[in-house]
Amino acid sequence: MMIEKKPSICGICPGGCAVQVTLEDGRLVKVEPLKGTPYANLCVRGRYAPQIVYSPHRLKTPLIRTGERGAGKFREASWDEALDLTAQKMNEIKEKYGPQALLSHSGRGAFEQSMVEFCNARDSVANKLLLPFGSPNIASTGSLCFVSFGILAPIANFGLPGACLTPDLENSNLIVVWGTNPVTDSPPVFFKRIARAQRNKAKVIAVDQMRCDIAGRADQWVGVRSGTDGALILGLLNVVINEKLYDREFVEKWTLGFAELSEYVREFTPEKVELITRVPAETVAALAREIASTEGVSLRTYTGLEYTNSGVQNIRALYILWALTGNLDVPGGLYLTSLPGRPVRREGFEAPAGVLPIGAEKYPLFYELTGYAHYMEFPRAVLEGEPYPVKGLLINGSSTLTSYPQPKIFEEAYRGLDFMMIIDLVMTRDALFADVVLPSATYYEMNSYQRYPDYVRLRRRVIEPVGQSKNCVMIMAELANRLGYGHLYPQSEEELIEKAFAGSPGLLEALQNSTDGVKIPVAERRYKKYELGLLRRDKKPGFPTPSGKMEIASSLMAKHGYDALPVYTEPAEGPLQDPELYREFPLVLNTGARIQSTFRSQHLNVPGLVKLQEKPLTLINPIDAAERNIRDGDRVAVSTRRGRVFFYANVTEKVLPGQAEVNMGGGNPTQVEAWRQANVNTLTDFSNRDPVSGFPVFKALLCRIEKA
Ligand SMILES: Nc1nc2c(c(=O)[nH]1)N[C@H]1C(S)=C(S)[C@@H](COP(=O)(O)OP(=O)(O)OC[C@H]3O[C@@H](n4cnc5c(=O)[nH]c(N)nc54)[C@H](O)[C@@H]3O)O[C@H]1N2
Ligand SMILES: Nc1nc2c(c(=O)[nH]1)N[C@H]1C(S)=C(S)[C@@H](COP(=O)(O)OP(=O)(O)OC[C@H]3O[C@@H](n4cnc5c(=O)[nH]c(N)nc54)[C@H](O)[C@@H]3O)O[C@H]1N2
Ligand code: SF4
Ligand SMILES: [Mo]
Repeated sequence: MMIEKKPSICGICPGGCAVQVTLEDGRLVKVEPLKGTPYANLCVRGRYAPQIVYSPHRLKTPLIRTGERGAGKFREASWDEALDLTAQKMNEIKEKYGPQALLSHSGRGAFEQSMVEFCNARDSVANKLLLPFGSPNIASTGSLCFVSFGILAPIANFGLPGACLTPDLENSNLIVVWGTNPVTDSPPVFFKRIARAQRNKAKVIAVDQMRCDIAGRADQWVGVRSGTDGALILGLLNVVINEKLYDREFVEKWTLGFAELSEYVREFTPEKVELITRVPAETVAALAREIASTEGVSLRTYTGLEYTNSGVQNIRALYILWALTGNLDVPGGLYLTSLPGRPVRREGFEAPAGVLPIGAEKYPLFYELTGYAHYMEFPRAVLEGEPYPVKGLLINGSSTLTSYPQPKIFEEAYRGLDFMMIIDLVMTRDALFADVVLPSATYYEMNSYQRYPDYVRLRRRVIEPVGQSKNCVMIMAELANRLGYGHLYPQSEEELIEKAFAGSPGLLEALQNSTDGVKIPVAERRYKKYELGLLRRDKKPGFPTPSGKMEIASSLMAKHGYDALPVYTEPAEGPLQDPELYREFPLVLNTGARIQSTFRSQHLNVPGLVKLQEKPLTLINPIDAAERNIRDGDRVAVSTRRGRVFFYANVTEKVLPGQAEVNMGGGNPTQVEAWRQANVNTLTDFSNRDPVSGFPVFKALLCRIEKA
């Protein structure tokens, strides 16, 4: 038997952790962290890579549907036949309804670096294949992830995307982790950095609806009712402004709308905030004073704030709090970089003129800042022809029927399509509705590269593609060839790598000669860049916003008819807003906090990982469990106004009394039985959304839990 060990990059998720792989006769058998390099992380999923890569559920050949949509009857086909059929159907739809009747959606399986650079539009994940075809309808999981926190809120405030706001953890005295659990980050670099800072005496405070992993390790956990962070933040601002703890010079010189904000936060006294958020008034006041008086306070936040009725506004308020307390772009604070360095190729991929993507009118700020179609509006386009009919759908690396709310609505739309194509590793529920299903290779099976903040590595193929599976960038290239614009894509992995580093030939040579990567220079650290003229293209001091100030009162928000101030909206389906419903559904429902063993719907059939948590759980406080006669491990029915799904109780003080946290990811046909039956999005609400981002309110609903 031939045994080889080589340095590599983990090929399971886009985290890009540096690993050492062991191969036996060319077969991947073991994956370990590659010691001595930065990013030598390994999560539990990475360790089970061999089981993921060689899973019996992997798609091995292209498939063409032979039965009813949804029935799962397919025949094997060659790549040529499947791709020819796809191009033919796309052209038929274009002829009959116009190119805008085709829409694409990509998700968490489409984040590999070369995919992002060569196939996506802007610095997010919507696939640009349809732009030269003539359709503006490119959508992605940006319709329910990241855009709120990473684009809308920070651009409205600072004119900068979220990628330009990074916590300066190494120099912080206080680290606030708000609505994110860096322990499950991919790669878990934030977690390692936070843990190191904590060992070096930084205090860590976690603000979270439950005592998640990072809250358990923090010096203080502030438990908040789901979806009410906006009120908590305005309460902190109330104390900071009342007690004059803010940075007066910054306010005078660099902000717009401070007076209106001061007026607005007056009603958010700590006592009132306690009633809304369930955070004690003393904690509200103490937290405000601590953030304002500590030198160097950094902030890490993410999805925990996105899924409520005023998600964008709450995130805006949080960033405003950081700026007003003197923690913006100072040592140990929230550090600003001028622009992120992820090159995205746009030449040849201009959006077609004269037709707006679906959702552009309903979510105008989302459209202005992303240019994307909004996938929450997809069912309406198919089923009602509003704003115009959509007849064809291409999905790459996404399991929409487990990730979007009320999947029945999306299923109905899928049944109404003329054509649907899917690229995935496995047979998802979405794929059951597709006409053509194409097998993707994993990142272990391709040549590419990986960029880190101060570091680049080549991704070298470790094993041959499983079955006939292919690198997704090459699938896009082959499809583009058939649509008449193949010249816009690299035609081989060699060409792809050459093109990626065309601007820096010396770097490519260094990469080719190195097994574990090449360091790249990082810009020198400069603080308070708004004073130095380092943030705006015209090099003037200030922020790249319309006013040049940090806009507390946002002109972008106002332009599209939203409140200019970061106003708080009570969860529409919540105990205060709907007391009658609350009597019937007396627990606040939160869904989808990450668990280590899965990545959204993925890996719920990988034996080693499933063993870590065999069943989908509902976390419930012992007080609520006792009232319902529920014991740890019991099968329970979780109901909302929309439906009922069975989970297993995890009775734990990690969740606050009156709240429940329910696992997300179940509902795909290849998953083990317990997970397959438990699609949490049957319980969430298609219509209840943040009006700015259009994101569904996944984390502030009401439910009832009973012993099954
Ligand atoms: N209730 C509730 N719903 C949620 C959330 C929540 O917290 N609560 N979270 C939301 C969030 S943040 C997100 S991002 C979405 C998740 O949105 P999705 O993108 O739908 O997430 P996944 O379930 O990870 O689906 C990714 C798919 O890509 C496939 N895949 C993996 N690697 C590759 C590859 O290399 N190529 C191709 N072609 N396919 C590949 C996987 O097999 C999988 O089917 O869900 C959202 N839904
Ligand atoms: N292992 C693993 N890693 C993943 C993923 C995965 O599925 N599995 N998914 C990937 C994806 S798609 C994304 S977008 C990122 C997301 O990365 P994160 O945003 O870090 O996601 P979570 O780990 O769920 O952390 C969100 C935290 O917010 C808390 N929270 C929920 N609602 C509220 C609220 O109303 N207020 C407050 N204050 N807190 C709240 C939750 O309890 C949870 O602890 O993770 C990525 N990494
Ligand atoms: S975080 Fe992603 S890249 Fe890193 S080891 Fe885990 S699966 Fe692999
Ligand atoms: Mo996400």
